Amino acid sequence: MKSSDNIIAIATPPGAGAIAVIRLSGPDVIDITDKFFQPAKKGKNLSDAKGYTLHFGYLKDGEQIIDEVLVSVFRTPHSYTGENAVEISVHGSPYIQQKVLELFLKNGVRMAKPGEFTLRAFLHGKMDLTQAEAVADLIAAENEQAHQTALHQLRGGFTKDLKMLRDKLIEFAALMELELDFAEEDVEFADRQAFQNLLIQIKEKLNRLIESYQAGNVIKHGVPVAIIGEPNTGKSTLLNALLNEEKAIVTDIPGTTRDVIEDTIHMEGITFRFIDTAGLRKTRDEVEKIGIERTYEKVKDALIVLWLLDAGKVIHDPQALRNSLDEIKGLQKEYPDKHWIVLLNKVDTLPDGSTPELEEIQNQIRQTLQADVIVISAKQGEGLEELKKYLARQIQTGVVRPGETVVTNLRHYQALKKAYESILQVEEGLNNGLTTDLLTVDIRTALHHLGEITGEITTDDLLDHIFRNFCIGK
Ligand SMILES: Nc1nc2c(ncn2[C@@H]2O[C@H](COP(=O)(O)OP(=O)(O)OP(=O)(O)O)[C@@H](O)[C@H]2O)c(=O)[nH]1
Ligand SMILES: [Mg+2]
Repeated sequence: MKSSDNIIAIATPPGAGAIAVIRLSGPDVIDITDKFFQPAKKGKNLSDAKGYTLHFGYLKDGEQIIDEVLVSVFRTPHSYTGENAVEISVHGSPYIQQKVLELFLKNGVRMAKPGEFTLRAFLHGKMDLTQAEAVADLIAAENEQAHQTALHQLRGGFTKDLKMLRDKLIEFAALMELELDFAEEDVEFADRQAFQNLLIQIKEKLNRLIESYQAGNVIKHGVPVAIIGEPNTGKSTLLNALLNEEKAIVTDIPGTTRDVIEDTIHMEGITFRFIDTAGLRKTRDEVEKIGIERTYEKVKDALIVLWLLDAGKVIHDPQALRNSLDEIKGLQKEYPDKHWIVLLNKVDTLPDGSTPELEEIQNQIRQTLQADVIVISAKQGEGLEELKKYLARQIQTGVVRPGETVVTNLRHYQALKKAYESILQVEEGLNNGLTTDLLTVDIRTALHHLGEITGEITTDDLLDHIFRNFCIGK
């Protein structure tokens, strides 16, 4: 990827639209565009145009007019990429877009690779690596929280602190290396106590970022909510009602759902991923057995578990209720970090006047499980609004903290973990009285991993990997 090439891409989504934007970047793109541009006002050449100016006219291939266009001119270094750049707004027919592309491709411009505009921005120091990655996240953001997180990162929220800590670590490394030059004189330039404090500070920072990864992932892909319960309790009915779509098959035959079905909905700025599962029971059916195994897998992945009970059934059968509660209790022990909510479904089937019994059951569940209970009718839609609000509140008040720095990117997560381990190594060396020369080697390793996060240390492979996942035109 030579950054002196002139590149082009359609920056708007494929297909027809009112307007399409074609983007060019590279040293010669203003002059090249000028060759095919006929300004509406004679004499206003693009080649003489200042940066940040807008030009109306015709784009022509020889004598043939391709379209009436608007051209924005950007001059290095004041552009997204830091290079000379042009954005041409054309009428959004795919035919015109194609024609314009062809015209430039014949004339010294090549197609941009995915993310190449942003790569150039990074190479020209317009942004650091996590900011470049935030651009990709911003484009992909599907909900308010993902959008906020990406925006925060784009404005440099993520790496500022890390950079500062890394700089301090560099100072210490330099002082220690200086000590090595004076090895015979046995001097200590680097204050070991202050150094230890810095290590603790870095560790805390890294740890917070590492822990935020789970939350970050949730923001990106939706809060996983597993719907669990015995067969026929109405899990699939609930999924359909929440999604407002007949996604899962509903019948009165127990064991209808055998595979995991999931989909996302957005509510109150949060994406939830609801997961309908096979009903839990002892079965000889091989397919159903596999489905049930998957159900347990899904409990593992979920942040919230909705446990459905058939209200009509448990109200008449205390033993069935106790069995269910025992089973839930067992799972709660196994997965203590999940948030459990019991849903008493099918209240519409209860005869009038069952309220006292229902309340008693609710109390019994609350006491046994320390879980919240919500009464619903998945079929009639009763209690569903309350359930949605309740779910949103759980997130807003606890699991995910918007605004704070959240790591959403697997690469950052891995680099942070490596950095954390290398800091531990330094700390251990310090405590065990490791010689200064060996200590500095460990510090260098830690600096390397920290630098990988902010992009101060990069390899071509890494850049290639990151920018490959972008869309073309960004
Ligand atoms: N009256 C009433 N019937 C319901 C309600 N929710 C579900 N049902 C009925 O209960 C039966 C089972 O519903 P499903 O949604 O298939 O139950 P499930 O839990 O997914 O069952 P499996 O997939 O077999 O584990 C169907 O006949 C539904 O119409 C409800 O709130 N009220
Ligand atoms: Mg089902």
